[in-house]
Amino acid sequence: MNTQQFIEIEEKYGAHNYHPLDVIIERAEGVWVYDVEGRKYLDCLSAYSAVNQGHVHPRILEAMLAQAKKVTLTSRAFRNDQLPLFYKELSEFTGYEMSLPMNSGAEAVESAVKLARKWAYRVKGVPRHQAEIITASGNFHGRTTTIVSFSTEALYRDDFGPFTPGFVTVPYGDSAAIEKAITPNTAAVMLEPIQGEAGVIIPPAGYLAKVAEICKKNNVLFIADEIQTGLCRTGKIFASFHEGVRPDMITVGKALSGGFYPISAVLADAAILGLFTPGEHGSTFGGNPLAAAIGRASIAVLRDENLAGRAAELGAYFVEQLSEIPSRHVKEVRGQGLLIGVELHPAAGGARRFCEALKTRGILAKETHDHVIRFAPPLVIGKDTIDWALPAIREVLQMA
Ligand code: IF1
Repeated sequence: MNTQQFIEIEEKYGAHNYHPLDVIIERAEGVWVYDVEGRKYLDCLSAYSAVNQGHVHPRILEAMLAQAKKVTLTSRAFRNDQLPLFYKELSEFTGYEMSLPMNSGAEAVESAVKLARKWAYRVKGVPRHQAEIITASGNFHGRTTTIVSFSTEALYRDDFGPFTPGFVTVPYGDSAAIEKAITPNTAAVMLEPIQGEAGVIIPPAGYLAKVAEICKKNNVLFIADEIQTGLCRTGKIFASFHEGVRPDMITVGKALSGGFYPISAVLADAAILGLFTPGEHGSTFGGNPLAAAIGRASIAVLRDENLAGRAAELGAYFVEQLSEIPSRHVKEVRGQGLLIGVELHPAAGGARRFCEALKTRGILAKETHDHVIRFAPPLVIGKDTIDWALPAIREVLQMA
């Protein structure tokens, strides 16, 4: 079957909640993906940072296949021999005492919201069902009904109310607004260290450190959603660490499996994560032995291949090279590590046509919020591959 035939079937039988580029990928390896027409592309999206380790990383693949032959799912009604080691290795890698395993990123965020509320009632002493969580405008934390309740994007929420109460919105990047929004009932402030979906929005220097300080002073938890920014993408294990911030809770997902499987988690120390008691929270698949084995290998690759260091070094190079491309369309190039956004002027006619043009030159990138092209290749990319891509990117940024 060819590309058009696959597209026709997909459009007929599938829900239309996406507008993908018309490329049908059938296999991938490292930074490269291959379509059904035999064409090869550089992946500059990395499944929104889920394949930081590169596509089909052999070490993770091996762990997955070996575990799949042994036992895949026990439920949490029984214990398994992979989950304890996943907990321990995740703790050693991230520096958090405990974790709570879930599947999708949205579930990790939901779990963090529940935990913050429980902490507010049981530790802080907030009157029951009065807890507030402060979030930022332009946020993206997932798609569940509670999470879209605090989205500020009309498309994500307008048709999906009624909404979950208990959320307060402040402008992103403004720490004074957070301080003003805090009340005696505030349980937590939850932020993305860089807003990915909003267009790779990097907050002003010192913002995260200031927010963490404000939270501490006011006995409010600081939750960092590092589902996209975490696990080495920005050049450190967590983007929060760039400002020396150690959030009270971190949500992770995506690259926790290297793209093999939906695995997410909430990270925190025992004083917070220890608050959950049996029966209050759970998931059929969360913490299953297949996921745990894959997660263990994914963490090992991040660590052993120094992917944080690579992201820092190659990200700086990529941003520098992109910034030097003369183009009347480009308003700004910004990035941290290998999470890079090229913002175009409104007159450029939208980022989509640039992504289409990149595709014809063998580069897959995805526009975000109309005017931003996101470049976020797997962290195993080499300098030679960036150098291969730059002339094509230059050509596209210089088109009429
Ligand atoms: C889609 C965006 C990226 C996330 C943060 C939680 C989640 C995400 C910071 C939820 C998910 C995704 C979901 C994906 C597109 C993608 C995305 F463009 F929408 F914003 F990455 F930039 N927190 N981000 O970025 O995780 O439940 O999806 O596992 O198609 O919706 P999930």
